[in-house]
Formats: sequence, C-alpha cells, structure tokens
Amino acid sequence: QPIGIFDSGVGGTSIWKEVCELLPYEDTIYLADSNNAPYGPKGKEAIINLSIKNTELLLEKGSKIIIVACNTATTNAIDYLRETYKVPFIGIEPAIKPAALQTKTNAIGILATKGTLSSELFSKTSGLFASHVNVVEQVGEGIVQFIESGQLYSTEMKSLLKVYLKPMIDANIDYLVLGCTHYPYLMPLLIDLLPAHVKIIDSGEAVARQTKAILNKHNLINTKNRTSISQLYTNQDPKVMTALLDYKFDVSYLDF
Ligand code: DGN
Repeated sequence: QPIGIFDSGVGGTSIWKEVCELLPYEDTIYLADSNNAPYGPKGKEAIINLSIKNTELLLEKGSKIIIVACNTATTNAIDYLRETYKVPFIGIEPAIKPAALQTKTNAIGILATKGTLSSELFSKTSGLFASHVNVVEQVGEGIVQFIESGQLYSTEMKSLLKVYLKPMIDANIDYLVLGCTHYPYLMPLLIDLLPAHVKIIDSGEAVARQTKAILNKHNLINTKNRTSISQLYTNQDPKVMTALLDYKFDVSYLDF
C-alpha cells in the first residue's frame, strides 16, 4: 500500500522528495491540486471540501497513510480529516520553534501564505516566543502563482522576493522559516538575496521523520529492500511539475 500525499499544487513535491529519501522502499502517490491553487484565499469550508476530495481519491488508490503536504490545508482541515477517516494523517507546520530556539540575533523571519500566518495554530506557536524573539512575518503574496505557472526564475519573482526579504534583512534575522511547501523551490534565489549568515529552514525533513515514526507505530512500514513506485498526478498541464522535478520523473494528468 502506498503513502498518499496531496498539496494545493506542485509545492508539496518538496515534501514528497524528503519522504522518498528517508523511506526508499515505500510506494507513493502524489496529487497536485493545481487547478484549485492557491488554497489560501478560499476560506476554511472550501479548503476542507478540497481536502476531502483529495483524501478520498488517495484512499481509493489504496493509501495507508496520508500526508497533507500543505501548510494551509493542514491548519484548516487536518482536524476534520482525522475525525472523519481511519488512516493516520501527517500535517505540516512552519518550523518556528527550532528557529526561535537557535537564533543568536533574536530575530527570525517567516515567509508563508496569508492563510497560514493568520491561522490560530500559527499565532499560538509564534506567541510562545514573541516575548524574546522578534518574529518578522511576511505573506508571500503571488509566489505560489508564479511557481504554479512555471515562472520560478523570472525577474518578476526575484523583484518580489527582494521586497519581501528587505524588512527581514533590516531586522537582522539569522533564520528564515519557509512556511509553505512551495517555497523550498526558491532556495537558489533566497541564497542569492539573503546575507550569507542567514540559515533557511523548512519542515520537509521533520515531516518525513514523523511519517516514518507513525508508520512504525502502526506496523505499516516496508523494511524489505525493493524498488518502489511513485505515481505523480496533477489536474493541470504536467509540464510545470515535470520541469520543477528536473525532468527526472513522469507526471500524469488526472481529472480530479
Ligand atoms: N503549498 C501550500 C502551502 O504549503 O500552504 C500552498 C498554499 C496555497 O495554496 N496558497
């Protein structure tokens, strides 16, 4: 049985890659709901409905565990999914805690979607550190759309990032937290634009480790040395996702 993974688009493949690396004998199925990206502005009820649609398709395809590889869908829908379906769900949250615990300049930056930054879950986590760490928040308005339309390395994207990073650089951050699964694909641009001492962290590795722990706990893990199969699906033109994955994997169109 495969591990099922979904995101509002192609970004969650940053999580999928970490999962394949840590769990090489597991089959995976990935759904990029690019037709409905971005989820952020849609509101809680619509995000829950889209998450149900993706979950049911992954269950139909035999998934034994589901990773919600989207910060926005996690904050809005994971409680509902856990109450409704029997399989274990793994969610994703911005890695504020490790950044806040390790900062030396007492300033960290967080780049995420509006839906994530305005969520209750986020204000709770960042509130824990707010008294001694300056958390510079920035909504990454437009970034997901640029990546979804295959314009990752456009000059427009670079100019947008420059504007978003300026207040963080001015505040002397030494950690930048990426709170959206699309953003790890910005890494080369971010490294170029940020001072060299700023460390960039995301939650991909933590999600993969958590998935392994939960599979172990439920006795669902594949330990046998075998060649695994990955099925990657998108409900938009597969070209964008294929390019994002450096043309190394087949991506199929699926109407869902
Ligand atoms: N990859 C999604 C996330 O991590 O939040 C993008 C959210 C969206 O669709 N706006």
